[in-house]
This record gives sequence, C-alpha cells and structure tokens, in this order.
Amino acid sequence: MIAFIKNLVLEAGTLCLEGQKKLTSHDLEFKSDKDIVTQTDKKVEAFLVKAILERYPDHGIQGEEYGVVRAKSGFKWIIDPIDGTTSFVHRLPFYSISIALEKAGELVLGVVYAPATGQLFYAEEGKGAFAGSTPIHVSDTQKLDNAVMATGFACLRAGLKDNNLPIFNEIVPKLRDVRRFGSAALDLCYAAMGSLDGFWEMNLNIYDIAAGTVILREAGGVVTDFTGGRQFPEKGFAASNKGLHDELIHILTKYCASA
Ligand code: 2AM
Ligand code: CA
Repeated sequence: MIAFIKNLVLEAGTLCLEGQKKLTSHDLEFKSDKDIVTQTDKKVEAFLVKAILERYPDHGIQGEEYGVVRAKSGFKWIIDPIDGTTSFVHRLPFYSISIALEKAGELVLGVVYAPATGQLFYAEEGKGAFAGSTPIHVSDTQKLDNAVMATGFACLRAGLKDNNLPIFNEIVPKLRDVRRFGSAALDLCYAAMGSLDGFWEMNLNIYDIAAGTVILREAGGVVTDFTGGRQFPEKGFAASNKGLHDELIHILTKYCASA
C-alpha cells in the first residue's frame, strides 16, 4: 500500500512540475479574494482519486478540490493535491502533495512529497517515519529559547477577525526564530526530521495536516489542538517534540476561543 502511494505521488509530482512550467494567469481561479486554486491542483487531485479508486474501489476519499467520495468500507484517503498553492503559483519550492489514510477513524498512513526539492516523506502507524529511505526523528530541543518554529496565516486568507497575529507577537520573541513556508504538510515533515522544533496554525483543514500528522507522530512528535486536546484542526493546531509541547500549549491555550 505505501509503495503504491509513494509511486503515485512521484507521478503526481511530475504533473506539478510540468503544470508550474506552463502556468499562466488563465490557470488561476479564486475560491475567495485571496484563496487561489490552479488547473494543476484539480488535475493532480483527479489523477490521484482515479488511481486510488481503481486500486481500492470500496475506499472513501476526501480531497480539497472535489470533496468527498463516500466509503463502502472503513478506509478513507485524505488528499491535498497541492498544499501550499500560493508557493506553487509564486514558483517557490515549498509546496507538497499530501495523502493520508484513515482506517476506522484513525490516521494510519501519511505520504508527503515536495516535487521542487525531491523530498519524499512517509510513515505508517507503528513503523517509524522516513525521508527517502532514511529514518527521521524530531529534535531534542527542550526550551523555546533554542527552538525554531513555523507558523502560517490561513486565518488571514480566510478573512477571520480572530487570527494568528496576537499569537505570533507573543510567541516569536520567546523563540530563537520563526519560519513561514506556506505548506502545513511540509512544516510537519520539517518538524518530523528535526529541522524545525514545532509548528502552530489556526483555521487549517484536515487535508492540510492529516499526512504530516502521521509522519510527525511516527518521528516521535506530538500533535494537539491549542488546549492540548484532540479537537484539531478545528480548535487550533500545535505540533512539536514532546519536550516543548507543554510550553507551547501553555501559550496557545488562552487563544483557543479564537482558534
Ligand atoms: P493550501 O495551499 O492547500 O490552501 C498555509 O498557511 C496553510 O494554510 C497551507 O496548508 C494552506 O493550504 C492553508 N490555507 C491557506 N489559505 C487557506 C484558507 N483560506 N483557508 C484554509 N486553509 C488555507
Ligand atoms: Ca491545496
């Protein structure tokens, strides 16, 4: 199963790279004032859905662009054909194809591929996390002073009044530094390989974080909502190594009402 999905994302990656070369303003559609989708997002999702349903006809699918195909079994694939569409459109390398599998309501498999950098991340429940064929682990950073974290502003693109800016103002001075790549799936993989120490964001959707969540957990990390609970991404999304998580949640928990 994992080998099938790994091959599939590599093929989908070629579609992304080809689509990006030919990208013109005619390929863009606006889902809202700032939320863009391209023909490539749609083409990649259609390609992935067709291939997965051919192989697993009784499985369900939840994709960002075309919505839900109902499951006739307990399996559901959660797909973001391009996570980081803004980076894709602006020809920055930080976008990814993200595919997760949910079995009886639990996330059990995740694959994230960044075609522009060639990085392929994957994990299956209980089997560890990998970048290429190399096992990956979260960092052992214990203090926010020494931590580099990522965040994002989906909340601003969605036009929310309660947003990440007050949180950003509070956390950034406590960290060594912050990065903003624009793909939640990749942020989670960078945390899984220990390049980042953590990541938080609000107003994400399940397809942004499902695959990265499996990969981060298998790399030894922890994923919660802003209160340390399981209601993510609806009540905020916080991910880090286990040593930093309490300190991160201590800050985020008071912003939970706005998450
Ligand atoms: P996307 O590129 O698939 O839309 C970056 O901040 C993260 O937020 C990315 O995972 C991005 O996914 C997601 N995102 C960006 N704008 C959004 C919006 N308006 N609503 C929800 N999620 C958004
Ligand atoms: Ca997307």
